Amino acid sequence: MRPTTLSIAAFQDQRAGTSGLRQSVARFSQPHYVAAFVQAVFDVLGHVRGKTLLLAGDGRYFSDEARAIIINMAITQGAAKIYLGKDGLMSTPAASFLIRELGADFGLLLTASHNPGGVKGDFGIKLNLKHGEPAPEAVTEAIYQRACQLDSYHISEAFIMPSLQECGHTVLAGTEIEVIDSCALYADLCARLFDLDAIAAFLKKKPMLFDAMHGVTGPYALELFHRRLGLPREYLLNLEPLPDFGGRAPDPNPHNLPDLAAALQQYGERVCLGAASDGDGDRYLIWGRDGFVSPCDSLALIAANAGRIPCLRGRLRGVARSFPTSRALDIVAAHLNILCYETPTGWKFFANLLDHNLVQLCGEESFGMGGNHVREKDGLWAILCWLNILAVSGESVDELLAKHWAIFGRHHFARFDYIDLEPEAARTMLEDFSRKLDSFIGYREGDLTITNAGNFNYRDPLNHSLTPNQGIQLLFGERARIMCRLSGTGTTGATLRIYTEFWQQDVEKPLPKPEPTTMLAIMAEGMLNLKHYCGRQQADAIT
Ligand code: VG1
Ligand code: CO
Repeated sequence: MRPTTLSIAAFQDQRAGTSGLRQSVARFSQPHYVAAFVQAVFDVLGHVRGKTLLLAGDGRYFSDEARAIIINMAITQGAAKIYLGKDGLMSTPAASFLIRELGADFGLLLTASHNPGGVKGDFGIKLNLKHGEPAPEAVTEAIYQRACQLDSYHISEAFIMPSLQECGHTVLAGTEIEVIDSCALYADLCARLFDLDAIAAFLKKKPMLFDAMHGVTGPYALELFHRRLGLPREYLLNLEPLPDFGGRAPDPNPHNLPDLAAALQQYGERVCLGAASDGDGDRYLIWGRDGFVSPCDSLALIAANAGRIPCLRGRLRGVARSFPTSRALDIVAAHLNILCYETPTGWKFFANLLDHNLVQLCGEESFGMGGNHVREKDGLWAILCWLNILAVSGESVDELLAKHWAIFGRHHFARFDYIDLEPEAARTMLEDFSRKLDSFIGYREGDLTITNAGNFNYRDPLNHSLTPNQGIQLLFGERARIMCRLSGTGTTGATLRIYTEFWQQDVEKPLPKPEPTTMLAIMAEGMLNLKHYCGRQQADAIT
C-alpha cells in the first residue's frame, strides 16, 4: 500500500437525514464522494488512528466499492482494528449490538434501509457511535460542515481488499481485520432475551411465515428461525440478500410483500402469523388473519403484554414513541403507571433515554420497535416479542388485538404520503401553515374540535438540548390528531407525510362515517392548501 493525499473540490450535499446520509447510487458513485464523507467522519470524530471501527451493511448495490474505500482509508490513517460481517453483511440492530459488545469506537453501516437498491436505486451510510447509537444531530451537522470545507483526503494506492467469505483474522499494514459471524452472535443475544424453547415448541404446532425481502435478515432468519427454532425452510421467503432486493423496495409494508401475502393465503389457519423485515433489518411487519397489525397498536400491545416477554417482564419503567406514532401507547403507559416520552421521528432521539434506562421499549409508526438491548430499532426482536406472547398466551394475533382494543379502545391510524413534491413549494406550504396554526384552534368538524395546534419541538429530558420544528400537530383533545412533516430519507424531491389518528374508545360502537382517518387527512389537505402549493389532491401511498 502506498499512502497518498488526494485533493478534491468539497461536496456540499452530505447532510444526513432522519437516518444517515442517503443519496442515489449515481451520486454516491461520483469520484471521491464516499471518500470525502468518510474523511469528514474521521475528522469530526477526532481521527481514526488507534481506533476500532465496525463496518456493517445490507449488501445493496455499490456496497463492495464503498467498503473497499472505507477499509483502505481506515488502514491508511492508522486504525487499530476493523470488524466486518461475513460476506460483508451485518444488520443495523446487530451492528448496534456488536459495536458495544466488541468495544468498537464507532460503526459505519452501508445501507439506505427501506429505500430501493440497484444501479438506479439508493445507497447510504449510517454512523453509529460507541454505545451503538445513531450519531446525534450535533455530530452529523459537524460532519456536513466539515465535508463542505474538505479539500483533500488520505488513501493508499495498490490496496488489495481482504476476503470476507470466511470468518477469521488478518493483519493489513498494521491494522487487524476480523471477519465475524454476526448472525450467530445476534442469535445468542436473542437466546438471552426470549424463551426460545417455548417459541420453538409453539412454532412446531403453528409455524410462522417470514419474508426477508432479499435484505440482510435472510442469513439471520436461517440461523435464528430455522437452526435455533426449528422452523422448516419452506416457511422462510426471499432469504437470499440481493444487491437490488429483487427489484422491490425492501420496505415491509403490505404493498411490497406479494409473496408473503400469497403464502399467507395458501397456508391459511396452519400458520400463526406472517412477518417481514426491511433491507437493513431494523423494521418489521406482523400480519395476522385479519390483516397487518398497525405498528402503533403493535407497540402498545407489546407494552401491555410485557409480562409475557422475558426481557421486558417486570422491567418497564418508561416507554417512548415518535410524535407521529399514535397515542395507543400513552393509554397503556398510564394504565401501567409509567412514563411515556414523545420524541421527534428517528431512532437517535431514543438513544439517550435508553442509555439512562428511562425507557425500556420504544417505537415508531413506520414499522420500527426496539428495547434497551441495542440502540436501534430491531425487526427480528419485535417479531420474537410477538412469538413469545403467542407462545405463552395461546391466543392468536387477532384475539390479542381484539382484547387489547376492548380494554384500551382502538387508535385508528393512517399515514398518507405525497411523493416527489417540489421541495421549495412543500417547505413554503408548511411554513405558511405553521404561521396560521393559531387560527385553527376551536375549528369543528362533526363532534371533533381542534383544541391545540403547534410545531413539535423536542427538549431532551437529560441533556436539555432543544430540537425545534420537527413537524406540525393539531390535537382534537384526546380523541384525534393530525400530524404532518417532510420525510428525511428520500433522495428525490420532497415527500410530505400526513398522519392521522382517531381514538375509538368503545369498540362496540360503530366508527363514525366517513371513516375518520381519511376524513382527517382530507381536512389536513385542505388546511395545508396542498393543491394550491403543490398541485396535489391525492396521496401517492397510504399505509
Ligand atoms: C422514515 C420513518 C422514520 C424512521 C426512518 C429511518 O423517516 O418515517 O420513522 O426512523 O425512516 O428508518 P422519514 O424521515 O422518511 O419519515 V430506516 O428503517 O430507514 O433506518
Ligand atoms: Co431500516
